[in-house]
Amino acid sequence: MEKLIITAAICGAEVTKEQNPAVPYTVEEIVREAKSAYDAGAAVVHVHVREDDGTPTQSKDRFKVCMDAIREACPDVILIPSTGGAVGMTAEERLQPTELFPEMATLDCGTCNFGDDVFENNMPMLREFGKRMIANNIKPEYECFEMGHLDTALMMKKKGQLPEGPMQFNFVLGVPGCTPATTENLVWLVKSLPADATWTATGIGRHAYTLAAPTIVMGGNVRVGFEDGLYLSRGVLAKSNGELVEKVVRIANELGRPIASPEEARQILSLPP
Ligand code: KMH
Ligand code: ZN
Repeated sequence: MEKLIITAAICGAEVTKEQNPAVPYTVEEIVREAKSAYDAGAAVVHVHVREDDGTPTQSKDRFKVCMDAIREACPDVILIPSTGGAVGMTAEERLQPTELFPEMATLDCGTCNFGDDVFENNMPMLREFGKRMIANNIKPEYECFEMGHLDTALMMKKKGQLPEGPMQFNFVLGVPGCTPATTENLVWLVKSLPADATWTATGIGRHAYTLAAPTIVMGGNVRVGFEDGLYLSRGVLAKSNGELVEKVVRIANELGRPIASPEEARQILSLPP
């Protein structure tokens, strides 16, 4: 089994300081959270950015400033900027970070309910996102909230609408209105993957660690972070993303799965060194 890649989704677009004062908005706060996760063992940081007042933005300039500052603090970390942005943003708005030519970026693989909202990712949008990732030589992380999203990505790959090479999936389970975060659902998804694919699982809210444990045993990778959950355990707010990552490291240690460094993660993900 490969070493465990831990991704920290440090910020997200929906969570606020009112819910947890450690949620980062400013560049300094975003760097602080990235560094805490990196120091705790995260090889990958999934990046969303905010205006200083907390408003989610996909501004290319804001992404550049934040990603440059994270790289300065965590030199070899793998950054996966979001092209999902926040619900209601246009495709063009969401695609801005791809113009910074990151080594990876998220690609959301279908429309779904998202709490009270609808997160729109229709087929013309998906083809446009795929085309941009091919043109800019970006390896997508395919975000799948539903089984149909996985099927869509596999179908697009077959048609040459997505970049070549092994695919990296992130199964985000437990979003209200989408596939529940059960081990059974995770197994069902993983069984449908191509042999050369890599995968990560993200359990939303209280499911973070009940999904992390089977993922570690099954050979997948784990994502945690404020984007997905604000609590370290029931009723206990996490003081940092680092605390959430440390908990994954503790579970992995107990289960005997070593943690991948960024360099090892690049190898596992078939990224250039
Ligand atoms: N904020 C969600 C609506 C991604 O980063 O690609 C979408 C999201 C997915 O966070
Ligand atoms: Zn995201």
